[in-house]
Amino acid sequence: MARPIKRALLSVSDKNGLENFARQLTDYGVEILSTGGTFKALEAAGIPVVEVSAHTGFPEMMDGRVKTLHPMIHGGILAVRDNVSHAAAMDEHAIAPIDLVVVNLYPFEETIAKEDATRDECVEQIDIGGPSMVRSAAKNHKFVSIVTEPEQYPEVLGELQKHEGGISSAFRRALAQKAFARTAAYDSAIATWMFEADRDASDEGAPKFSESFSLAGTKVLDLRYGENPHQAAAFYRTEPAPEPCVAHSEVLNGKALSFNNLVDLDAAHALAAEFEEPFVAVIKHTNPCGAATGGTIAEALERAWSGDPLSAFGSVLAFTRPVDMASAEFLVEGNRFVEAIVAPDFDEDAFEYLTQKPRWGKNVRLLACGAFGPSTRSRTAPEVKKLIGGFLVQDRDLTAETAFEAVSEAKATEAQLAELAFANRIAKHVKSNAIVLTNDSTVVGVGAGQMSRVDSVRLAAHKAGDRAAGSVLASDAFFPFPDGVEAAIDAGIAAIVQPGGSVRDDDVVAAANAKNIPMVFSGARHFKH
Ligand code: 93A
Repeated sequence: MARPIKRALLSVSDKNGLENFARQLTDYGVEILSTGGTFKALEAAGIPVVEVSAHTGFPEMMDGRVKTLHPMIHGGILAVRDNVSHAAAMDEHAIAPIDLVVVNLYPFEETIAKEDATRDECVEQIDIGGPSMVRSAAKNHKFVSIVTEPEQYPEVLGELQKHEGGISSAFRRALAQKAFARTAAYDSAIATWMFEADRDASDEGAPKFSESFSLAGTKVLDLRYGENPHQAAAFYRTEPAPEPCVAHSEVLNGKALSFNNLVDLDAAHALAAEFEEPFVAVIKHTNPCGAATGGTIAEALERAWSGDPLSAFGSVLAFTRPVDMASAEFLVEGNRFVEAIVAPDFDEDAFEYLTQKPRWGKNVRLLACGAFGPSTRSRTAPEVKKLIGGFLVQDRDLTAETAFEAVSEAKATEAQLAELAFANRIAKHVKSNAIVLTNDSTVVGVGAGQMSRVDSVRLAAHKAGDRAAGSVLASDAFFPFPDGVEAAIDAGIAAIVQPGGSVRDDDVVAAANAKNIPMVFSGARHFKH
């Protein structure tokens, strides 16, 4: 039931949207209680408000460390409204019920991100009273609503309008769940910061994972199953979206997303995000079986598909431009069935066409992720890998070399260097040991996930077939022996890029020199485990 809200406590660090929100609350006859700064802001705006200290009869003290930690506040939030003994306690101590709590926390995360913030300044920004109220209100969601971000104000006002000044129980539950996710993320950021602040600085110079990081997420979907039908699984999303990405994409069409769809879509999107031009990635089991640029997105798709048409069946695609009619027709008319597509968007006619075709309409998952751009290539979201009993966090591998060191007698042409840079970018997204063959900005052969590099070369050459001749090769790590290079040259490869750095580099370069093949070093390894 949606009882009308009579009393609200507003205590916010982020005062965006506060005035308008509070004013509308008072229009519903809500009495507002507020802490010092929030009180001042509301009073200055001419909004009727009671200071928390006047309500509790206790002043804010100890530089604000103790403001709302009082039974008049927590009793008012936590009391079970239809419990006789709780009601008696409220009567006895003159505790007034608080039906709505609006709190956003001291900006701890923003403070630690400042380079010049001292440890004491950071500690002072650890909010205690705020999370206590958030948790009290979230616990008592049967009766109380908890709002933790200004972004939620419009929705809350919408609820009040729908329910005559009240908030539905379903919405209260959703708010409570968000609230606990927020306090979990907040505490996790504090714990991470403490670990980093106290970490031994002796390994200065090595890259450090320095962003405060929290794995707290919100469950968005119970998946039918995990990687296999006997594994239970769910999809969680972390907030806010760091950049346009699969986890925050809008699902426009199709069967329920599976665990493997999401993993593959994420891999497809990450590869596509490398490219500013029209580009399509064709992904199977997280590895590209095709990828290409094109003058148009449809041309990129056609070229990408040609990389390995057999494997491409049932793949997952990522586009760097909206899916157009020509692309949709290429897929449907050629009976080229795919599991899912992620793209910035879908042209209206292409969307209609895809979703009305008999085999495609109900099945194909279409996700709109928003435009690719600099933010897609940013460093905001780290990569997490699971361990049993833990997890690893690292920066994403976002470097892509464009300048190479010429190490062989034969020199690569400008066109070959550009092609090598393309192949090298693709190789970053292939499971190690990774070998990628490309020609004309189109993947023609991939050797992925092999335990020896020479096997990866053989596999890539086998997949490329006739097209190995004249293509260029990128390797994600150095060749430990000349055999991989020899196998590549035997298959007809025209140029090679690899990081270099093996103790046998001289032998490896000699193998290229023996057949007059240009080889360059990228200087950067791109393992993908
Ligand atoms: O210092 S606290 O941990 N102690 C408290 O009792 C307390 N009550 C509210 N921080 C506390 N707050 C926080 O104050 C809120 O979470 C909010 O971020 C901030 C609002 O303060 P003001 O209204 O004075 O700007």
